[in-house]
Amino acid sequence: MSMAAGTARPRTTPENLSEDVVSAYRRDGFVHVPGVLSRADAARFADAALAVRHTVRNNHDGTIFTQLLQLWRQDATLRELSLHPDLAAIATRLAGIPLRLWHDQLLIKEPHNGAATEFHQDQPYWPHAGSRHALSAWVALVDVPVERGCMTFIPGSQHLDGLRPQDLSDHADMFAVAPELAWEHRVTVPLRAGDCTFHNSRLAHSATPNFTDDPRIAHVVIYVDADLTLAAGPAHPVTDPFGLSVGDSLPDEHFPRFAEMPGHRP
Ligand SMILES: O=C(O)CCC(=O)C(=O)O
Repeated sequence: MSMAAGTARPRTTPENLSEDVVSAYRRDGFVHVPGVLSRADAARFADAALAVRHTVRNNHDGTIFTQLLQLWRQDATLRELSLHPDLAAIATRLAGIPLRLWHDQLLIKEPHNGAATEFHQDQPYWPHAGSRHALSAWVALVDVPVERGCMTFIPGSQHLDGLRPQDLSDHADMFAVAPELAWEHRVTVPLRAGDCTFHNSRLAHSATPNFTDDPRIAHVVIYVDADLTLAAGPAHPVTDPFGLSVGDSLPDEHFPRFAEMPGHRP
């Protein structure tokens, strides 16, 4: 059954998020949450994304995606999205612990980019000590059918811990470190503008290439354990500017705690 563009779609709020959604997230490591934003708000944030894309430094080579980091510090409109109290409240309910922002990122797959984001976990990229739970909200700012670069997940793979970072440009790398995953079911989740998925930072996931004439615009908000401390690790663009040391907590002014934000309704 198809849903025509413009048809009113159900909205999900922290108030109407069902226990079934929370249970599904905890079992599978990801969940599809329809309508966290209205289509009008998604369009407003997409316009802001297209407006900043040439003014913020691209952190990736652009083949797989254009990656713009820390928009909440650089653009008033995208700050509203990254610090959105509803998104943070849903993330807190899914994780079951107090959270703070790790970073946001705008991920744009250019039209006809021809490159998938290959399977990987997120957690191994990050210098986090004793992280109890980290998760990402991947918010579609435009319609993202399979052909425009939507996400695919391997349900249950969030239980894999301690793996080395995987190369998201190499389709075989995730399966080199976790060969058993090659035979697991995969779930591909097309999203309408304003929908999002939440995924656990240890869940194996990928995204399809963009075969369409329009950019795929996704805004990703990454939440971490509010009590996180820093582990030794390679340089990281999110922590490097602040001169932090191993064992330090994340400073609230650069990594806001959501429980302390006005309007938060965990
Ligand atoms: O959007 C993509 O292409 C990949 C996103 C991703 O890997 C993530 O949000 O963790």
